[in-house]
Amino acid sequence: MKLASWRLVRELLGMADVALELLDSRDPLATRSARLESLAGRRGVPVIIVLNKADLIPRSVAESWKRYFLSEGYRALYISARERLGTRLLRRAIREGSKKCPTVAAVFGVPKVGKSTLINTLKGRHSAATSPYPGTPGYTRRSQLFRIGSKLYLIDTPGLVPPEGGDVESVIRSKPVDSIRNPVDVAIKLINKVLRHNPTAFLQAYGVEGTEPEAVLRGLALKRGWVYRKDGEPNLFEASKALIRDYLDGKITYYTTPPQPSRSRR
Ligand SMILES: Nc1nc2c(ncn2[C@@H]2O[C@H](COP(=O)(O)OP(=O)(O)OP(=O)(O)O)[C@@H](O)[C@H]2O)c(=O)[nH]1
Ligand SMILES: [Mg+2]
Repeated sequence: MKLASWRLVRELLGMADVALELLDSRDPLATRSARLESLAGRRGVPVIIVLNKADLIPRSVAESWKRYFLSEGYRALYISARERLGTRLLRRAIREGSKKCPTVAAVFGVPKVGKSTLINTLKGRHSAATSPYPGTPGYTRRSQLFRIGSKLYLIDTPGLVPPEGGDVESVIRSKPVDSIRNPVDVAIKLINKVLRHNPTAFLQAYGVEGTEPEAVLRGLALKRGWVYRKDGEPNLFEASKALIRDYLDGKITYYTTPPQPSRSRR
């Protein structure tokens, strides 16, 4: 699976008047790239923080994340590329954030935050390929320039190397789900992460009770009928892969909230 090289990021920053950093609203910090922000900063390219998939979280939480990034000194806003929410504000933020007209804005972000979906939404038709899971047909392999209108061009980019933090997000976004070597371990980490933020997430998603990751996986496997023929034991391997896909798909409800606003960049 191809990800953006940092060399490509540097090249694109050389062409762009403004950089959009798309984050997943459910966990902005785990999908953020400090390296991108610092490269852009060094090249004097303004970064706009775009909290995408805001349809998956309460509006009040989206507002608090926006305030968090504003307090760090960034232009920031939340949108839903899929539901076409916030796109007018985004156009305005791009206009205000760039000194040039027409503006070239590069759309960056770790895999599956919705970069290509955003381009299609702004363009008004399906021009950039999209895909629900990392590495599946339709994921972005190379950068491409799209004309959105006479005053705006957007560059779609391959997913950035997943975040530096080593969060479980970096595993599930950097390879196709089927090639994750230890999906059960990864799913257990994901379940623990989700449960920290929403203790009833798996009751809501699957009707499965339990706060132990293994119990969640067993419950899911049994509900779906994924059992080994020889002994009737639940197939945790299949359940884990399904759970990782459902997580990427936004079918498991959870969200994080910002830490105390940082004043460090002011
Ligand atoms: N709920 C929700 N899903 C979204 C939104 N935007 C994109 N998606 C979904 O997220 C998945 C990934 O979208 P893409 O546009 O392919 O993401 P990408 O960032 O271009 O991914 P790569 O090219 O692999 O880096 C797709 O299933 C989209 O339908 C959104 O605003 N809300
Ligand atoms: Mg893409």
